[in-house]
Amino acid sequence: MKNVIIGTAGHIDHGKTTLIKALTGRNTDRWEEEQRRGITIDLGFTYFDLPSGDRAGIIDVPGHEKFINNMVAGVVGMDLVLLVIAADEGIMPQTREHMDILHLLGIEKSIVVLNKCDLVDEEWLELVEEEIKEEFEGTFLEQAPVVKVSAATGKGLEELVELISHMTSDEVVEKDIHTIPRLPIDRAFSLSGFGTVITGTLVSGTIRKEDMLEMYPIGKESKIRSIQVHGEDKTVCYAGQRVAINLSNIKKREIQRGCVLASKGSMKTADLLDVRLNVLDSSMRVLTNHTRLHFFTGTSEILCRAVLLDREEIGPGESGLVQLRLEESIAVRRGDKFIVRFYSPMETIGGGVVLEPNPGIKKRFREEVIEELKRKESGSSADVIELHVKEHRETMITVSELAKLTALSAEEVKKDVEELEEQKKVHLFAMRKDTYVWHTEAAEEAVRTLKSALSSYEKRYPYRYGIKKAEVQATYFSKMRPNVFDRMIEMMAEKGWIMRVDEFLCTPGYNVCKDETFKKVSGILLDTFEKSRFDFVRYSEIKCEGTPREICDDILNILLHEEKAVKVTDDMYTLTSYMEEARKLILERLAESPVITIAEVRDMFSTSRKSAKPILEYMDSIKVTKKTGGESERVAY
Ligand SMILES: Nc1nc2c(ncn2[C@@H]2O[C@H](COP(=O)(O)OP(=O)(O)O)[C@@H](O)[C@H]2O)c(=O)[nH]1
Ligand SMILES: [Mg+2]
Repeated sequence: MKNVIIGTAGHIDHGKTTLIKALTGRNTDRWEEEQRRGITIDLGFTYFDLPSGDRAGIIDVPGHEKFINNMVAGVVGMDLVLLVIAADEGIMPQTREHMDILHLLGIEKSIVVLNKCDLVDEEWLELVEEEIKEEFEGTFLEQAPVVKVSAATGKGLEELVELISHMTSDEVVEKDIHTIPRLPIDRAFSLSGFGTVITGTLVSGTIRKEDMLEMYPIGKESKIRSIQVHGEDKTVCYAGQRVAINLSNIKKREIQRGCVLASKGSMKTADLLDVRLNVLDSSMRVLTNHTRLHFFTGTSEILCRAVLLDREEIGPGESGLVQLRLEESIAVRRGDKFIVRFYSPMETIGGGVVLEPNPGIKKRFREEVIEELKRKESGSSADVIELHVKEHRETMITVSELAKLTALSAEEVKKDVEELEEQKKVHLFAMRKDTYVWHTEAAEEAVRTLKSALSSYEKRYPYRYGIKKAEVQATYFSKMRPNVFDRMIEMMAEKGWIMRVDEFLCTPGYNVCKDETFKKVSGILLDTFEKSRFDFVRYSEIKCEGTPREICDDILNILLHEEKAVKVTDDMYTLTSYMEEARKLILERLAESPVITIAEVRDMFSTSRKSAKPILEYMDSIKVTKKTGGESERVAY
């Protein structure tokens, strides 16, 4: 089944509401004032059963220029437009304005309904048809079929229904039900006993009753009590349907036309938008920098100022890159279409498409800014995602954050980042909860920085294994989360860009220096350790004439690392083999008697108490012995 929305457009009194009533039997003028004055003020909604059995949603819009904002809100989600022109009056100002709005919002599949044919004769009708043909030449309506009807007498309606059913089945392209759901709200009311009900056209995605939704831009979570499509209860609704949703935990007064219902956490609100703005050929005005405008998108209307990024001004028929500074925040998506009207007097001057829904503030006439926006304009979603990834070089960015920024589903973003990974444009780090994405250029730059830091460190400290990993993070990657940093280091080591030796990082192939100094100092140290046996010498008292202490420390560290020496306690070191020997002897002793004392150890190793105590403490630390309570006694661990 295809879900289609049919809408009306056209000048006031040309018979839109009458036509819908003639087609559906239902009156879309709901309000007392509308009925009394005989004009449509707000949007009217009903449905229409097509011969195929499918039920199309109908949106009837007002044609009065005073209610243009309602008309614009009603256009959202329309798949097929009935542009109604009364044969007795022909094309009128709002016929043209509605055409402009439909065109700017990209809603172009239309049928021209020449109504009130009962009021005119053949000759007049021909003249009007000629006028229409001329007027539509070169516009999106050039190829639109024209049907002559009378909503009052019913003449021609059969042919119109046939055309509608043909166009909805063969020409209307279905909306994407797989991306994130977005429902721009056109009505909100409260029903006693039910609470808050909102209605709108689901313009994309799918909403299920159990879904957790969020009301944008107010950021309030909302749960669903019930869903209705054309008056019937449903558990799920799809893009292209007119839906009414009964929400819990949200009050009617918190919501207004213009709010958007979408999945929780799926979008980001912004009060800046980067856009391509086209000024209508017919505009009487030139758009200058900082002009105050009414901005319409979806069902919302917000005041804003236009900062012209690449031009001094935008005249009729011209277009430019513009940053809109909004007076309220909004949640939109790249590719969303919009309309702008002058602040006063209100007249439509143009519209365009959102290029970046979450930009930073931009300055005018910056080449790199203009370049970036042009890439966002012509690029695929993967190109745009790549730009976002590039911007987050210091922290990396997660797939879910990218999804929010672009208002795409996580699946869509995943597909794009995997494609980027295949093209070697990004690196992916799959973590437990989310995947982090890093731009290849950022990685290359980080490797360059890191390598040069490492090699200068290696020159400066030739007897060290490298820079400590924790120090590298603190100095060069402080904005990265530690677990992400670890994964990144792992990747760099795997690729052979850097080397990791325990907790040290160094350049690939690097070895600690084993030159004459090393030989001399390590010789002295090992010799001293050997000679003193279990009567340990304090390291600080060992003399290495002519070698700075710092270097001796580093060389001692190498001996420890290579397990030639061990640290017994602060400032006491000895040969690894001695401590191994001590371990064996102590274990043997403990096998014979349950307790061993410091005094016994002192005698066993013919040493002093000063060294015996550290031996036992060392044995405690390697879990050979443990204290029983007394300071000088140990049992087996
Ligand atoms: N004679 C005639 N009158 C019509 C026809 N369609 C609408 N009307 C009348 O035109 C007036 C305006 O119609 P309405 O549907 O409210 O126009 P809307 O403003 O476009 O919605 C009403 O008085 C209708 O009865 C038609 O086909 N023939
Ligand atoms: Mg009407």
